[in-house]
Amino acid sequence: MLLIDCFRRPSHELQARKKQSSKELVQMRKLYRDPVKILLLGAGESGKTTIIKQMRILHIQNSYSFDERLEKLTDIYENIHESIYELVRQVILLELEFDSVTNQRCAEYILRIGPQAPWNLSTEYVQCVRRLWSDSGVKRCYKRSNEFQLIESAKYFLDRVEKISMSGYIPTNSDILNCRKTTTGIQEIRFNVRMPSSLGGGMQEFRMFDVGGQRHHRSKWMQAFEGVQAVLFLISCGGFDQTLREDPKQNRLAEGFELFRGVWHNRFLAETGVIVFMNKQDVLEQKLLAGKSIRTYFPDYDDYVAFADKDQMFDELQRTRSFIRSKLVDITNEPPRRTSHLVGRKRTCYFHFTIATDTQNVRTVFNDVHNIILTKNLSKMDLL
Ligand SMILES: Nc1nc2c(ncn2[C@@H]2O[C@H](COP(=O)(O)OP(=O)(O)O)[C@@H](O)[C@H]2O)c(=O)[nH]1
Ligand SMILES: [Mg+2]
Repeated sequence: MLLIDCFRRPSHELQARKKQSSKELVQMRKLYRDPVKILLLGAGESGKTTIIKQMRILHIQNSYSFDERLEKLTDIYENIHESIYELVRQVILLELEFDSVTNQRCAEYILRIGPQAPWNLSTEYVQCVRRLWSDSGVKRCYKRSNEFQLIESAKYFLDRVEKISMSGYIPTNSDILNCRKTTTGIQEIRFNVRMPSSLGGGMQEFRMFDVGGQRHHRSKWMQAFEGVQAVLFLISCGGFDQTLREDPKQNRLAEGFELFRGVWHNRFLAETGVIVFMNKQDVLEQKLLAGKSIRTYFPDYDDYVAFADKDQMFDELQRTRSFIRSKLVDITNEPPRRTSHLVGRKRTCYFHFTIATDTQNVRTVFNDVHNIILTKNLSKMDLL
């Protein structure tokens, strides 16, 4: 009898543990059924819409149909025209000169069209754009494009104007990713991702929101998004030498830091995981290769370099990247402002260096992002 009891007790424990783990399993399944919501935040032109497009390319079959691609041609023409129109205007404003009278005439032709893009790219138009894009005055002007507002995709599309103007041209994924169009309203994308077996396998639904153009109402939107699992904050590292479109006195990167401060300390997002994409690494690299330095705009860079851990930094690019990250890390270490809701709580912020227009780069980074969000979710429910 005693012997039986001896065996019985552990079997009860076993039963209890089994019950507990099946409860956990139910919880886990429920968790997996619940979509993971991600909110994209960041200054204008930091890359939020590009990330939404990448999710579509990576996770949705036949991401852009033939008709949708054709429709993108209008936006691409607008990007081409906006770029060349602004460059020509700035050559004149900066008192630079065109190489020849013919190029001068081409410039006048572009200006006569006005800021609105033409419906189609005529041979005459394409020839003019090509002439101007290889003009040394326009080239000098392009090098100074941080002094005025030029869209990021200017070089991408001006390099390809002839190809794009050919009849029957279908925009590629790369064209779609590089094409800039201001977001209006809230954009949402839903997609399913196969989870690694370490996270229980199966499929997980994600929903990603881009509140885009609603800059002035951002704090209101944040309230509406209380309860999202993660904020993906984008900051354009390539914007260190540029000013804001809406405020020519404000540095773009500095604005990014300010916005990040607001997000990190926002009480509606106190429970939300924060992942930062330090975006436009390719633009940052090109600018440094062209001889620009972040110290011109952020004089504290020199102090940082003097005191920083040199083992991690072999060149100017790494030093600059590391400096930008340190500024963001400093913000996460600042004491909370008005309210005490965060006092004593340890929050982790995750950082990634990204190129949002590069699908391969985004694919790799997102594997990490999914792991961070789901691991964090599971640990919140004491499942890990
Ligand atoms: N070269 C480069 N361009 C980028 C990168 N991320 C975004 N862009 C471009 O920057 C412009 C603004 O991006 P967008 O996603 O519209 O920014 P949003 O205002 O935050 O939605 C677009 O022309 C994008 O193609 C990047 O990492 N590198
Ligand atoms: Mg956008």
